[in-house]
Amino acid sequence: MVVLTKPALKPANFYSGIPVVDLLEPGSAALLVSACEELGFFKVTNHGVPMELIARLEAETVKFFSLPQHEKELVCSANPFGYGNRRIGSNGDVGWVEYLLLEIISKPVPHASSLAFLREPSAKSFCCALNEYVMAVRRVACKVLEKMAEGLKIEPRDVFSKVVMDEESDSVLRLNHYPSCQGFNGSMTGFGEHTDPQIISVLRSNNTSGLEISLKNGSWVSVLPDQESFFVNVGDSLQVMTNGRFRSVRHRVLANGNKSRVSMIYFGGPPSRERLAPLPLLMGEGEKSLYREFTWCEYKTSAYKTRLGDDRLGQFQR
Ligand code: GA4
Repeated sequence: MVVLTKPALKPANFYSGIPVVDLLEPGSAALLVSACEELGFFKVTNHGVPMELIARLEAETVKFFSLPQHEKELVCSANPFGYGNRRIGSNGDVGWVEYLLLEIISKPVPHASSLAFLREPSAKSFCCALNEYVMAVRRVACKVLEKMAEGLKIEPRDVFSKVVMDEESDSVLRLNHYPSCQGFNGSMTGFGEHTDPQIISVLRSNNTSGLEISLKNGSWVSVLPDQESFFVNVGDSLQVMTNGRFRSVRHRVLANGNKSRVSMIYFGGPPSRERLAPLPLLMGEGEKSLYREFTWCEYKTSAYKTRLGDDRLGQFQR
């Protein structure tokens, strides 16, 4: 399966306009709001997740993807959860990527769905790293969402975070491995352009370039990797809750010619029954709601029928 795309931007063309939000900096809430309005994307530092934990999960992930193909395929194939290779979703999208997509179960404590398929002793250390990571990254998502409310000057401060922290929140962890595409003429699409459906996505990758985001003017720019920080995307659900004030950013990944890329992404989503609509608190006088109310379940059902690059919010627009 060949997934060719136009030549990538030269690595030197990293975009210098990505806002850096220091979570320990008291004045960072306003910066975070402008980042969500302008790009729908920013970098988070001083996030409080120990590097040791991040490195441990990365090592377990690399170990998993290094298993022989037939062993990886013993894991149920992604539909949507499980191990996937090249195929993304079920409507014909492909990418130069293999991945594990894991459902996050909240009770008794937040953890990624069982990796019972792995043989001991790897299963245990992988599961421990996954579960500790899920708890830590969920806290980062929660802090960021609270800062968003603070920056928007709305109360209660947990107006966004409570949706993601809900016991029934529909959240997902994705571990991606983009093999290097050395030897291919041109660059390969690792993961085609799309927006994320959820509220917030918190991404961490190894030190390999490839992630690109689309600016308001439609141009694509490369993100300089930073393995010690997290990158945050606004998702479609947050764009709806803010009546389009925050931008759900289109992004994509190009496979790297020299190095393989490993990323781990937490997608914080609402509970199935959650009704999504612009928050009245955020609507200015006379401002019209851009979206009709819908449930996350309704949105997800329709999202899974779409192709990756489709505009999934169009049908909910007024
Ligand atoms: C994009 C964001 C997340 O990776 C994801 C993806 C999901 C999948 O891989 O199963 C989807 C895609 C994502 C949006 C449209 C549908 C569903 C593939 C696809 C074509 C896990 C998610 O939640 O939505």
